[in-house]
Amino acid sequence: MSKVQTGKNVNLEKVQTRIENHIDTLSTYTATPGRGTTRLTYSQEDLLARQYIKEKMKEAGLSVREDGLGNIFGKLEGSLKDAPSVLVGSHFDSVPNGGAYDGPAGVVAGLEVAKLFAENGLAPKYPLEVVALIEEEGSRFGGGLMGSRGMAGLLTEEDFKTLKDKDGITTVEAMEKIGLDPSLPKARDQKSVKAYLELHIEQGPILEEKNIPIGIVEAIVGLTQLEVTVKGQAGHAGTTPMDRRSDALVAAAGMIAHFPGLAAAEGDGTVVTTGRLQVYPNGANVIPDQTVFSVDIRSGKEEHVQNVIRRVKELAESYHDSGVEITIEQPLYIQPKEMNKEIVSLLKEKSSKLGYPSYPMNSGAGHDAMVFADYTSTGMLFIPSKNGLSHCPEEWSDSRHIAEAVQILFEAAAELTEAE
Ligand code: HGY
Ligand code: MN
Ligand code: MN
Repeated sequence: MSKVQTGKNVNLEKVQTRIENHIDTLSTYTATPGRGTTRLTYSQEDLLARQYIKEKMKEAGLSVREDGLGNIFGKLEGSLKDAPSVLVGSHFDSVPNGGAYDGPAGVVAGLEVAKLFAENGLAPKYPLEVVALIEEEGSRFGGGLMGSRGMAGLLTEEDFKTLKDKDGITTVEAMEKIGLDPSLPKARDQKSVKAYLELHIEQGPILEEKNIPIGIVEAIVGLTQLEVTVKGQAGHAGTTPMDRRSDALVAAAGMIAHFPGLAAAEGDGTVVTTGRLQVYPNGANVIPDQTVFSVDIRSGKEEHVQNVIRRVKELAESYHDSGVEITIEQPLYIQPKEMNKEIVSLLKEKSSKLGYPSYPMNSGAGHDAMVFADYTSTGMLFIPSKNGLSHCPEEWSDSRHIAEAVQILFEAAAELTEAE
């Protein structure tokens, strides 16, 4: 039993066991069992995870609702009438063949913070809300950070309704298929939220290398996603001379081959990635007539992101006379974001009061917290990722570190909700 100086009882071993059960159960809700977590938004796997999360919210004594995007909220009412809530949570969708901790570690932490409120009989003045957000990765509908952007009013109803997955299924059709109601409100009044706290795995090697269990995020890099479409001319692979081709894949490959050089030219940790490439008609003996590929650009400095976007557009221009037509969409653009300074110092103070070493750091990954940074007082905790791996089946973090982060979030949420 670890007696927290502030007089709240937290049995870390018990919390850790519950965390392991949550993570293990959620990790079974995958479309690729044995090959990592694939839980796309509004899929059957989403539905199973959603049902589990809502059940655990109810067990923790929370009142549960879902908004017009499918974000899940578990609320512990406060004694102050119409007071803004302190939100604790993360996302519960995944990348294809991803890991079990990216997102769920933060949702599970929220569930455990609420459980500790219940076990300690804490009555908050400001409500506590556990939140499980949808489509942070953008793996099904593109862009990403959809649950938080929708809540913050950055996604119009029209934009939402036009989003389709690779099979042409719309968000509305997919939501209704799993019993969600897209007509419910999506944007949430900023005045109804006092703070947002998120635990996330670091997804990099720093904390593990420094052997420090807790990272306190000070800023999140800016990130942009481009979608490039190259239109050429399909043709016979055997009878079409090389000098009479408009090969959409050769043009795409030519552009992509330049991207590492663009990142290096900017420096300052700028990174450029093409993670998704679709080839049409994708026949071995057919010259591709269309390719669509993603360009993920990140940097701590916005000017580098802007420079890379400009260089990608110039590269596309350079193919102007080569018989292909190249168009570029920008489904997501977010500037680098600072976390709220009071929240950062609160998390630092609670970590040291509990005796957990912590390390101030920036995030190279994007998170819902970067959307909420402009919407409410926002802070993030990181825990180490084994071998710095993430977005792959090997992703793993220590449930003990999650439990320790839960204890910090519990203390911070108790203070922010003025619970007694
Ligand atoms: O891509 C990211 O940084 C996050 O995992 N969505
Ligand atoms: Mn991720
Ligand atoms: Mn994530």
